[in-house]
Amino acid sequence: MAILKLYGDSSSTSTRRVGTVLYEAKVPFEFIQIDRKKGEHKTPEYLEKHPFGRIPYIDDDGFILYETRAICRYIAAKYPACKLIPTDPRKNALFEQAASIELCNFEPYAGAAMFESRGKPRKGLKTDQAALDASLAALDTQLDGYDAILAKHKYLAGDEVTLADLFHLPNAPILESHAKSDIMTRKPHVARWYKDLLSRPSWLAYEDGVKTTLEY
Ligand SMILES: N[C@@H](CCC(=O)N[C@@H](CS)C(=O)NCC(=O)O)C(=O)O
Repeated sequence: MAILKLYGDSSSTSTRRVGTVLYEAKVPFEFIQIDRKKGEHKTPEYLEKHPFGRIPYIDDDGFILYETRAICRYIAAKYPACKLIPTDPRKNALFEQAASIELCNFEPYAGAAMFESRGKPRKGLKTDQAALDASLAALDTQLDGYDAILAKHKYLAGDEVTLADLFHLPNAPILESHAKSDIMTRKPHVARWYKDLLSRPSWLAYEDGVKTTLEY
């Protein structure tokens, strides 16, 4: 069976989300760098694999998959020993609830703040400070809900880490590094959870970028 291939940009947050989960599940993989400056993700060949021209996607022995959360779910399902998706119906429902929280209550606001503070400057555009502040204020309100959940258990879906927690990892640090916000460490339970996630070997492994990993 061919080794799994991850096509992405080693420094991109989306690619790191997948790299982190591959590492958690101890899946050997080859990393193939896509040069976005050269538009390699917009070529007809690339669009065959990923019709939206985004990174990353995986090729698992001919099985092509894009959208990072779907990729991570596939990896967790294929390698169940990683226990990143609970199988017990109630635990699984709590996992799905937590995964929806990330997608609906975190990503829209964090994504908007990232766009203002990192995306725009990278494109030579000026950050709209008012828009950035509004996104961070909205996210801060959402994080009150997180703090209430995390006061009751260690992770979002219970006392075991799941994909729902890991999904936050690549974007949250950008709020500090680029948006210059302490939003992730203001509330005690959010701060404890966030620091715990940041210390995971799977996250630290790709601090300098995602790379081919054949052994764990
Ligand atoms: N929802 C998508 C988002 C993927 C995404 O937006 N990737 C960014 C890089 S982090 C990208 O490809 N941007 C397009 C570009 O740079 O032209 C996923 O989770 O896979």
